[in-house]
Amino acid sequence: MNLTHKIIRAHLACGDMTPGGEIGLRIDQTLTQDATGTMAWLQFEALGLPRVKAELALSYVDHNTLQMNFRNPDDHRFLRTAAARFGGVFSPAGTGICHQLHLENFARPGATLVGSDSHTPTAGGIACLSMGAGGLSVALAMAGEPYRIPMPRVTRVWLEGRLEGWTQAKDIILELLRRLTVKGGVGRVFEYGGPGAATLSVPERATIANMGAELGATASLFPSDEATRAFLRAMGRERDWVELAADPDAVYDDEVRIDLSALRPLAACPHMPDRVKPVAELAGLAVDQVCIGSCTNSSFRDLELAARILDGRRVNPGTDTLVSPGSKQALMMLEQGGWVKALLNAGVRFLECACGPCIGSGGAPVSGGVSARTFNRNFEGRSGTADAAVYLVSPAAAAWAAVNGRFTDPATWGDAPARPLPTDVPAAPSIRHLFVFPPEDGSDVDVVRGPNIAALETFPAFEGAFEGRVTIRLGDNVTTDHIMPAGAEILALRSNVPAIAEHVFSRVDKGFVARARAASPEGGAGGGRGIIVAGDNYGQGSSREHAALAPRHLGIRVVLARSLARIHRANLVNFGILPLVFVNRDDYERVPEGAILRIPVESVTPGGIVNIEVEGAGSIPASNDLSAAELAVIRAGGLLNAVRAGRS
Ligand code: MIC
Ligand code: SF4
Repeated sequence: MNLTHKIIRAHLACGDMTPGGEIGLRIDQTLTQDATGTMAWLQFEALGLPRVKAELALSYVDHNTLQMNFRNPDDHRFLRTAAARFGGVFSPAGTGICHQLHLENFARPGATLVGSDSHTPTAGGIACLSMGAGGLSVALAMAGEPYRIPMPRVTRVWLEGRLEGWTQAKDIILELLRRLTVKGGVGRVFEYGGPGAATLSVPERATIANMGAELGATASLFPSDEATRAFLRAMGRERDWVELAADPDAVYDDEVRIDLSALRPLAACPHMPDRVKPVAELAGLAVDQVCIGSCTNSSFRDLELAARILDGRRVNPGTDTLVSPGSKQALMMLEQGGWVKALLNAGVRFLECACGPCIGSGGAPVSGGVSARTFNRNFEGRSGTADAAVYLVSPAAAAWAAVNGRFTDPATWGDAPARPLPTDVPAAPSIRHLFVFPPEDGSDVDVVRGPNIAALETFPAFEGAFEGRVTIRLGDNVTTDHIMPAGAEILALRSNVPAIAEHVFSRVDKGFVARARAASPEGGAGGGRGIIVAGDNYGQGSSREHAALAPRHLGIRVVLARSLARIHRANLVNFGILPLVFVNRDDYERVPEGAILRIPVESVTPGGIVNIEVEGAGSIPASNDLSAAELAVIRAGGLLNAVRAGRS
């Protein structure tokens, strides 16, 4: 067996392990973050259970920590009190980024983890089978329900050789993105192995597992070996270590091989993580801003390497250079080594240990600016500046861009760090006391809500024949950032669906909301008549369920696409939106915006084909990959309705 199958088998609650078939997994740990967490905890509350049933439920505050008015702090207070009431562990704003903190403090080899953030698979770096999901799916996992996914195929990524010169772990995952694209991982787990994998430390593995999300993968997994043990020892929890590996004769669905010694520093160019080029080809391009941090590259070693480069140098005065450590632990380790002073002396700006510029929560680049970031996503407009050009690079490439004020050929960067790099990290100061553990009995804790926290909406069942209008027609690889933009102002509305719905598609089509309202004057609660038509990989990127829930609030009931990203597809189901797929790819051309479609919803069967009548243009076949349980959820008007009906 491969390692993925071993962990799945040990957690299998239902289904059989045939690729594509639905399985249910017992979930050991859950995590939420503030931007998706308010909905997730409201939904958990709506399930009516007194306490979470998962072994560990973390509630992190890391995305929107700016607190520009009452909205964020109110959300944070809600999350703190809800965690105490229902048995979650609360991580206050500024403690660090959920994935970095989870890796350092809670993730364990062989466990399962579901988190309401698409980069939850970061914990795959420590051999934890971890997956991103919408908030409602996580609420169900907190309630002890199995997490349902299509059984993934398993791709073996065989790493040979070792990283040389200035090449870093980031370049390994950028190379995979270059080869496989942002949809190359849909329905797959990437399981890493080989002599090259053994040379990587846990934080380096975590960088790779983190950006498996950009491939669209369900999860990424490294073995648990001596490097894992060394990392856990440094974090003061060697007791969590177990050795885990694939059997020597393990079988995989397919394989990718990478010779690490042949890699060179790479950059993902605007505006997609798979537009990858060698950094050398960008030489000469002026860089206005450098950001070092995010859940991809904010570990102690990442920041230390940047600090070593910047030590004794001055960042280019025209290059605004921001550092956001992944956790207070990483920051304290930097401080112990004297690296905070080195960075400050170089002219770096220190930000809070949080997501910050990665989600457009501060740190927007100048107009038309070039920003070199150690982050994982460079979607158009995500930085907060509509016409900025964001390049995704390693910490080394970012630090050199800060020094030089432009990209330069790595051949000119001088002596690279001595290899091999250590696979362990220095002993870290414990920050365990900063997490707020819940009382044994939280039943008398008052869950405090501010005025921005709106009540959950109830949607009607979806039955009978449906006639609706194509409200928008989109191309390929539309991200959830296109559907439901983030940034400090809009993020502040995450607990208020009617308010945030005003921003759906606002960065790509300012007329969408008005058209959706015209198609469904009664809105989502009254049913709705809106349809979204899209190309391939619709809804890639984040796990934010608002990208399904807010369109549903506006009356969207069907998405008809060439293909869909995994988490967004699950979120559509959770909120009762029917995801259909063109049987003939060319039929996409036959459904223009404004078209009226008639869909016999009562005839939809799991995996079956229905004929959609396009008014004035004949009929087109559409299929689906829904399980019977998912179809029942859609017919019930969403997962909350279905669960409530099942319990009554
Ligand atoms: C992201 O990186 O896009 C986010 C912000 O972390 C999202 C979650 C969210 O939108 O709240 C994600 O990756 O799931
Ligand atoms: Fe935060 Fe960015 Fe990571 Fe999302 S990708 S969790 S916004 S640091």
